[in-house]
Amino acid sequence: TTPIRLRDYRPPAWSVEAIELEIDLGIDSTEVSSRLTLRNDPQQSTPLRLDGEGLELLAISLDGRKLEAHGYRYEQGVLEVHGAHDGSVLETRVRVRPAANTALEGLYLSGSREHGFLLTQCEAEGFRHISFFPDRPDVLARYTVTLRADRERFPVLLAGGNPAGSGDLPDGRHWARFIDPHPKPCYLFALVAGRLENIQRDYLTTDGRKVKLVIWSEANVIDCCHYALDALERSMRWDERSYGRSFDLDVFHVVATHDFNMGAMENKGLNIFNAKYLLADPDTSTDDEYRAVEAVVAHEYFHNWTGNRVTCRDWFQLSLKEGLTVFREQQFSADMNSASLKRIEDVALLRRTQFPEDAGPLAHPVRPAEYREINNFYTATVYEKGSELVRMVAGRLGQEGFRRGMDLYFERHDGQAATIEDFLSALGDANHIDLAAYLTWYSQAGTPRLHAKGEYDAARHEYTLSLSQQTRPTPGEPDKKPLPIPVKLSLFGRDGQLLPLHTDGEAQGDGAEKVIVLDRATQRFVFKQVASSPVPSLLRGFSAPVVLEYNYTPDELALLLTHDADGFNRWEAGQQLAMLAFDTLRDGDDSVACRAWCKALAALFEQDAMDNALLADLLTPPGEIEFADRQSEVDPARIHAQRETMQHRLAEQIGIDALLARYRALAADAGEPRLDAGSQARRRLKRCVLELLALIDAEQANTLAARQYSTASGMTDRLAALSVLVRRRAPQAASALAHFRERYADNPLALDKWFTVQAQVPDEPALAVVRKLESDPAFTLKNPNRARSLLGAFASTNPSGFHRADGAAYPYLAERLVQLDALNPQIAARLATAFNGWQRLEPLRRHAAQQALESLARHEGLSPNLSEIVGNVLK
Ligand code: HT7
Ligand code: ZN
Repeated sequence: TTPIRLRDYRPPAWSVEAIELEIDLGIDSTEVSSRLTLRNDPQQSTPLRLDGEGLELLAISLDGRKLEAHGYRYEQGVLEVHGAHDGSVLETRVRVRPAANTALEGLYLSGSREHGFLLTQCEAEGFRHISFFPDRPDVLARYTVTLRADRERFPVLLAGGNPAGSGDLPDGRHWARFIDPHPKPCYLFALVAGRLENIQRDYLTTDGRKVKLVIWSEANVIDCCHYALDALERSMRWDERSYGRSFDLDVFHVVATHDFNMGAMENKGLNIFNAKYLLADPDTSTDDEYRAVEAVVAHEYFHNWTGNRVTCRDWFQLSLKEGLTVFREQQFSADMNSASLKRIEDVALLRRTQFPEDAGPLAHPVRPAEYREINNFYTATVYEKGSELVRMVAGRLGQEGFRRGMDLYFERHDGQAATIEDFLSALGDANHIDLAAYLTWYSQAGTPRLHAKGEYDAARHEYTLSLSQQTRPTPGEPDKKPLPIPVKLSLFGRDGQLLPLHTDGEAQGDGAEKVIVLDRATQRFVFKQVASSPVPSLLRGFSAPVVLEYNYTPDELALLLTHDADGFNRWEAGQQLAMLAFDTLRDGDDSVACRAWCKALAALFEQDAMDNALLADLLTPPGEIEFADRQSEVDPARIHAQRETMQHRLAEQIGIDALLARYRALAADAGEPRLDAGSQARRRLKRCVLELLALIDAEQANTLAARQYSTASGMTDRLAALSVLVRRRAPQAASALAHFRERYADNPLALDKWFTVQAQVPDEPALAVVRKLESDPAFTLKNPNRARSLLGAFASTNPSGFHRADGAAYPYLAERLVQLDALNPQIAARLATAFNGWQRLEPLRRHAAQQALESLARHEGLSPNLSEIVGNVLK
């Protein structure tokens, strides 16, 4: 296939003013009648072409006249119609087959034939699997949707928009109509039909609109939807307060499904969620999952303005809505919970998922220049790095300036399909600043390295910071341009006190913290009246998505870890010190850096004033993927062992007695699991302490973990205990696993965790464990969550297990990918990204991975999705 290129963009020759859909729903066969009122751009004289994939065409007419065979042609996903003109009305009737749709794109069945329900997923190009349409985001139409179905089997009929009537039909059927007053692209169309329960609440917007908020799920889990409903209300209030944006329909539906390719979908007025991100209940959800539910509910809701009211001109602009919406969610979550913990979590995610993407053959810019399969571009780069770019610009403008810019963006582009240039222009124009330099961040792949060097002139009391930047080549981009890199910084005296900052140049800040912007290859910044040789705290709050290279001594990092007032940079100093410790750890021996890391953390462990959650984060060294990212030849087993050695040293430094005492103190707080920040923080630290204890006193830790497992009042403690037992291969693991399996036999989300916790057992045993679990009756490749819970957890989150020395996991995964691809290409392609980074593996593993990939690439009939990923990964 030839790629689609950004530079080839042309406005649509044909657009649709209004679409009327009449849909007769059935599980095996659904008939979709559509009536399109067409608009033609007089400048373009191309024939009318509409997208349609796998549609069985039953009838077609133009301007009221049935079309003969020569009047149209339907081939290879395109319906070409002759004789249409501006204002023409095209009517088509097609049949689609929901129950046979295993790709979960278009109209499909969730759950069983007997009890399941029908739903749609249209982003990015699913609508063409439902009806003929110009399936591109810059064609915005008004939707009138009428659904018809058997009342007994499909008592609930939903589509996006305001309700516009419903009633009975002969033969036990019924109908419901919805009109959406806001023109929208077809990727935001949605319907749901089946037996569903709901909880609801009235909401009054600040501009006086009464909105009904309704959450729908299957009956057995409807009680698990209350947390999401609260989160939705919090999100709505927050968007009103922070951005002045309120909801714009009379009803807002949210539906949970267990069969979903991604996390959730922001369909206008009818959000659809993977149940994993909607249902929350202390018995089955961990604290992390509660926070994820709140974050995803917010994210989808925020799309109503950033994505729906202002949508994307084309899919190259995907980050316009995704990066911006991730950023808005991050702001919201920071306001609702702890801001520094949220920042730590997000930066850790960026480093774990996006940095490896940027460093390997799948590297692509936040706004790619070309793609083959758009579904492969819902990546950490578009989402997470995209959010970092918005954060940099927002930081540059300041809170009020950013709000002014966003107001102008909405004012200019409401109801339009916009571009990233439009976004930057609005933000810049509102503040009389030219932000064009930031466009390079959108068009250039790769993580810049920011090299920093400080020099102190004791005679002049001057501190000179020399900064330089360099971005390594990425596939197809050998030469990189310098980028504007905002560096937020403070200086610390050797006694741990913040020093006031004095510069000549322009900088923002409050005296002790400033932002300097490196916008050339190299630049020097001079700070005056610096009383003594300082320790710089650089890139505070992670002010730019770069890798900082500064030759800190272990003592300097320990100083920042102990004294930095910026919670994020405090953690970051600990991470950098851990990296240094890792790099300098010798077999069987520790190093100055490792001792400094252990000592500083042990001292913080003793401090009463230390926040429990931050302490837990500080005690957690960078993950195996992050360590691997820094190495030119990767041996995942060695990384795993070495990281564990560091944790072992840390546990020894803190000491068994202190760990036990802390564990007991934290465990004393049993009873009903409470969700307040303090309770969550205690559980988080308790898990961490138990994991450290397990390294130096396995027997005692296993006994405590087994007791914690059986007495836990919520999933956070239960799963933490189970994980310790399984990972340490404790004798008590088998009975706990059997108990969990039985207790949650009917709960798919809990059962997913049972698969995952076992798929994450480190090292050689993992593959056999995974193979065995495949024969569990609850395992199926047909359900994305289940496939991810086992195969995804194994291949993407268990480096020492997946990259076993004999390379046996590579052909195993390749074989599963072929099977999965036949069912669901999107999921297969995503799981295949686990091979990213294979080129940097040590030679034996590298060779085995290459063989597996090459044989996969030779396999006949791979989907475009999977073959694109395999082809790119091999490059
Ligand atoms: N905007 C949504 C993207 C999405 C999606 C994309 C491809 C295939 C299936 C999908 N389901 C949802 C999710 C979001 O970012 O909010
Ligand atoms: Zn999104």
